Amino acid sequence: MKRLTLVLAACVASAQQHYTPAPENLKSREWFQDNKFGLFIHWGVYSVLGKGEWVMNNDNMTVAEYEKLPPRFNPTEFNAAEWVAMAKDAGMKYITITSKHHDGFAMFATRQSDWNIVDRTPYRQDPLKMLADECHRQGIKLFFYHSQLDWHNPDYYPLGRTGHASGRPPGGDFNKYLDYMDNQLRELLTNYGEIAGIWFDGMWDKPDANWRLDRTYGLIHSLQPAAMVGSNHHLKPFEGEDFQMFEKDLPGKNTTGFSDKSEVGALPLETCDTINNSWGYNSSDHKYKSTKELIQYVVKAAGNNANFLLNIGPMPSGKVQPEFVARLHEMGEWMRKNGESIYGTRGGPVTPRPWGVTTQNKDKIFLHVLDWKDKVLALPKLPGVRGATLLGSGQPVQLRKEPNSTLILFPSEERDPIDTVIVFEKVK
Ligand code: FHN
Repeated sequence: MKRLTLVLAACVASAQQHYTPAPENLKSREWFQDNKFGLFIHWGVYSVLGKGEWVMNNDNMTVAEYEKLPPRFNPTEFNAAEWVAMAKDAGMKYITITSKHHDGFAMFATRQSDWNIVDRTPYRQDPLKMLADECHRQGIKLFFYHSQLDWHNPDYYPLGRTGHASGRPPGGDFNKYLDYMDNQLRELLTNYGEIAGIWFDGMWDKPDANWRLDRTYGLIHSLQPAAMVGSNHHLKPFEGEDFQMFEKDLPGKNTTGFSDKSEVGALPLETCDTINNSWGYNSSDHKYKSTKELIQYVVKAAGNNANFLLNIGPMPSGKVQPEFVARLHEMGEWMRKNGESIYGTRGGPVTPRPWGVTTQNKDKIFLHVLDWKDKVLALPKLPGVRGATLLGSGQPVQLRKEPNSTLILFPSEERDPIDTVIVFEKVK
């Protein structure tokens, strides 16, 4: 594995000139960090089987078998305005949707191959066009998730770690595959208006391949300089990337094994996770996180200076299952009351603790007490602040300033079961 990472890093490093983000890209990064909360959408023909987005690989389906799915995919109940309104109601400021996942199926109108929703399904429409128009209309930014890994394209060759049951003939041309990918990215960054960024995934399938990242990242930045490039390669960010994501972990943590080789870089950060345990629609996965867990996840991410990208896997009809809709709405109710302590903030000044986190903007520090039973909570000394009140009610909170710490004295009745947010005014 060490050799693999070194080879990958060497391949990439050798290929890359120094990247200077355009001024509008730096503005996008600011916007991204201020807006904190997004909706991740894994949607594709795999939803027909209701076994998640890895069904082709997990069930060892050949390309021929998998090609029987699109004729069964007809999402007549898909309503872009409804999806965007649901995200806005949850307090989310952007959407990241799968334009193509590992099955190679394009959820948009592409001229590069007929392996797409318009040419191969009875639906014959482009949901990404409808979603892009609706996002622009409702003021929500749109990112496209795009899989570099492709289990369908014969030029994705030599195979990597996955997709060995696809039955594709050997001997494809990988550079031809990368041309194909770049051409689809050109379509996504040309035909859908302003796109906030590209969320790459799948490089980990062929870690020692020459992915020509310079060319691909350069193409994106030339077509839309403000667009942010991120890649879920689980390693330290590469030149040309504008944000860094962590899957199912807060930055720097590694509970899932994905991030053992990762390092928290200096780029804007984002953590992504599922509401149940599946990215794509999975009819038998009912392991839903509670609304409390999900709200605390947004707060912990913000306290770790990261965004939170929360996933849904819509059904093949185009409808979103009620367990997801309910939790998103309840999160929105909390964000409407407490959003000031999240949007426009950065993590700190107190680093994340077992009892909670802090966030701050230029005028205030927000203490998020997520899990604390005692009557007194000792904080490191907080210089340059005055007074403490409860967010919302403005009720004063008792403080006792000790030589090296600040004690918060808050009786139980003042606590909130999800997050007791205490506000300190910064002394100007
Ligand atoms: O294999 C994918 C998976 O299907 C899903 O897209 C997640 C989302 O972050 N990323 C990969 C697993 O690391």
